Amino acid sequence: MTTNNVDYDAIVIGAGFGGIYQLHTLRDDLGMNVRVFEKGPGIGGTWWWNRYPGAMSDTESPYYRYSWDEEFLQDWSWDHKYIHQPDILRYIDAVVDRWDLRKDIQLNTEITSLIYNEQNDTWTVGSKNGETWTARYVVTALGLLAAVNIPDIPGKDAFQGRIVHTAEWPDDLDLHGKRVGVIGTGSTGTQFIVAASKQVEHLTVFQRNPQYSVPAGNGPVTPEEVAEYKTRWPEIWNQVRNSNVAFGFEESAIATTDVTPEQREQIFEDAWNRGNGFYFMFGTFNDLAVSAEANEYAADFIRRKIAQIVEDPEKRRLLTPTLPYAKRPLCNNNYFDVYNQDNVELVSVLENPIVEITPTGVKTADGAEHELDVLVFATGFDAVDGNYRRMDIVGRGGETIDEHWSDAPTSYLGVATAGFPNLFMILGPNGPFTNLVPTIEVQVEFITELIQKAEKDQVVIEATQAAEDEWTETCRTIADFTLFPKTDSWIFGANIPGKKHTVLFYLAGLAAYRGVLAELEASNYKGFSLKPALVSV
Ligand code: FAD
Ligand code: NA7
Repeated sequence: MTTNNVDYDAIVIGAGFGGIYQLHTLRDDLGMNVRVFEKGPGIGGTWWWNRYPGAMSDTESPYYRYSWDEEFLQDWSWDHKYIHQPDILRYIDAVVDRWDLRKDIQLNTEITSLIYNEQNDTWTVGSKNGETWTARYVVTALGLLAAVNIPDIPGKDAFQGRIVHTAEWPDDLDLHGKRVGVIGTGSTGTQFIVAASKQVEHLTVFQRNPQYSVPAGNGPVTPEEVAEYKTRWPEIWNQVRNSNVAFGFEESAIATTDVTPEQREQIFEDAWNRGNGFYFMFGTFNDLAVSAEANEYAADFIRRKIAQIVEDPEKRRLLTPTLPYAKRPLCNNNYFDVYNQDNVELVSVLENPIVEITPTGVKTADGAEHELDVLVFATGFDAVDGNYRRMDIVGRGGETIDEHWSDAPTSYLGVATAGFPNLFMILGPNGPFTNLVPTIEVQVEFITELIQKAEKDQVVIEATQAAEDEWTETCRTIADFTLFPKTDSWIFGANIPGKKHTVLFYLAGLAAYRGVLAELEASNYKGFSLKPALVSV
């Protein structure tokens, strides 16, 4: 056995919520020598990149934060029901400073290759700048909604105005008084549309599928309400971790058919007035995501709200969804009201496709040219595996991640994949579909435990192919039990042309996921092979 000579014990890639907490646990709890590499010029991940007008979490403020720093839970406050992007960034920066993490995070460093060295069980990590480093462990915290998707529309390069993706929003772009076009009406697009409609001279919305959106119920909170939360943190986090979607509310235990039609209507109405998309889908009834009949009750309720709000009959028709209510639930204050403003125009690209981008605007199939100063792509992300595919990742036997995932991206528990020893993923394929910070915490803590075990027992940890296959099958079976596969969205990779419609999430929730992890810990990590390390550490 030789002594292992590496640059770092562990390398973490990405400085969002995931990478930051992973740095803390490995460095401060396990005493390891850790380096984080981040391609962007700032810390914060999603919240560093997404600076578009209206950018905010749609997880309510008390639950969109770390729970591991109990003292800081008491110190850090909020003033609105939801946290806006600048405040999330301020919060993340404060955590980083509080724990002196900044000195171990290297910015402006895009990692382009991860190569496994079988002769000494180490990883060589290479950057776009041509530097390389070695480490025994690599943790990827690349973000599941971070690889930008820009559709290939002819003429894009000829546009003489500004073209931006919402996740690459430049600080110097002011929309006041401008003619702005936006492609996309997902969570981002709808947030942007509400905010931009108040700034621009004219907004043209290019909508593909109409959306079900419910009010967010955003607004100021009082210091008394905040103080009340702070007295209940242990109870609150206990509830979050033991719930399904981890959004801080009790999921409903009743079915749509357990109540009378009048009661059902009242429950939807109360949820509409309360606000929040996940609450509307999971806090009202327990069968909206699994029963077509129940789903139609909710869809019909939202359609009737759209009919009441939108005055123009043609806009109303175009905004009314007919597919099941089975994408990531959206919420927004006054989304549909925006279409009553004279400066907001709606173009359905399903009925009237975009033909090309011209130097001065966007041309649609009906021959109209929509003149624009700014064109905004709110077209989402190559979700989950997108950032993995953009790197050269080479595991045992020279197998690349693209080869390993040639059918579809898979993993064991969303954190490890067979053939890639000592490589751990935060929010990898087939992890829980929840409010994400609580899931990130659970995965970071699990990865930390695995690394601690590897260090203590001098072993190399790798998911077995059998465990990965079984987990994939479990995720597929659960997904098929729901209505989510019935619509095309990033949850199944169905938003990217040519990408296979496949299961990408464990849809049984955080509580069940934690149960699976607890069983593993009790069974000496069943599903992982723990091979003696070739070199001492
Ligand atoms: P990220 O925050 O995405 O960070 C990943 C980092 O990795 C990025 O900074 C990226 O630059 C870096 N990176 C990637 N590849 C490389 C590379 N090759 N080399 C170096 N660095 C690399 N989730 C919720 O739960 N609730 C919400 O309300 C919510 N709202 C959202 C709103 C928007 C607009 C978006 C885009 C996402 C939202 N999300 C929300 C999801 C959000 O991404 C997660 O909650 C969380 O921020 C993910 O943290 P992360 O650290 O895993 O990834
Ligand atoms: P989403 O949810 O993937 O939304 C992207 C939107 O862009 C959606 O409305 C798409 O239409 C639309 N889109 C994508 N490609 C095209 C093309 N080629 N033409 C026209 N329209 C297009 O991304 P978001 O950023 O909004 O949200 C992602 C997650 O980040 C979100 O759930 C939050 O967690 C934060 P579609 O509706 O699919 O027909």
